[in-house]
Amino acid sequence: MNALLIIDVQNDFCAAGKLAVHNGDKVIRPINQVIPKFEHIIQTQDWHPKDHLSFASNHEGKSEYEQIVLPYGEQVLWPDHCVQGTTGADFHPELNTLHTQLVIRKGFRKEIDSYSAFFENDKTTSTGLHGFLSSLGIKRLFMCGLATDFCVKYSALDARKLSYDVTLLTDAVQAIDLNNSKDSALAEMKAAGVDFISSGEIDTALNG
Ligand code: VGL
Ligand code: ZN
Repeated sequence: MNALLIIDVQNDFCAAGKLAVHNGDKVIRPINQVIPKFEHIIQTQDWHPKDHLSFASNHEGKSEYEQIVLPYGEQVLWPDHCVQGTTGADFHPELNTLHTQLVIRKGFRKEIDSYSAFFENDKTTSTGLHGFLSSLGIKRLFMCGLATDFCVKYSALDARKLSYDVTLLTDAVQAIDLNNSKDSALAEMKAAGVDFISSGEIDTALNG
């Protein structure tokens, strides 16, 4: 069984958002085009409290995009984004969310960030997604959304570790690209056995 996993297509990662990903809005059209091909659609939603430790504003003397070390490892400090209950945290209004079966919220614990749809950044706290997918017999995931080099990458790598087949829709993702992180993300995903197709190849990928 296949599922489409749509990562963080939220206003704050799109044009004029607080952490706007360059060309972030461009993922919406290909995502909407593949949605009718799937029986199971799952979305993630970055969902931070105002005092979240991934926000530079909560660390005196630190700047946005600086890296710090936390008990669970390295953490990039971001502009405030996807604050719970704000418009910035809403899904982009042009994304078709009608057929979404499950929304996994992540990053809602003040003291831990969560890039991956499966595990928070301590690599042990589960979001519950693996249990959900397993109980439905879903073994193959098509991934799309924002951002290629953070939440998409971490989700794809965790999915491979959990032995899912993973296919990235290359025209339905966009990257933040800090210090060449886009190219290294694509290389890491490739090395982990992630397949890459464009959304136009979805029928062949699904029907062989
Ligand atoms: C993301 C940085 C911070 C993402 C979320 O969705 O890729 N990136 N929070
Ligand atoms: Zn975030």
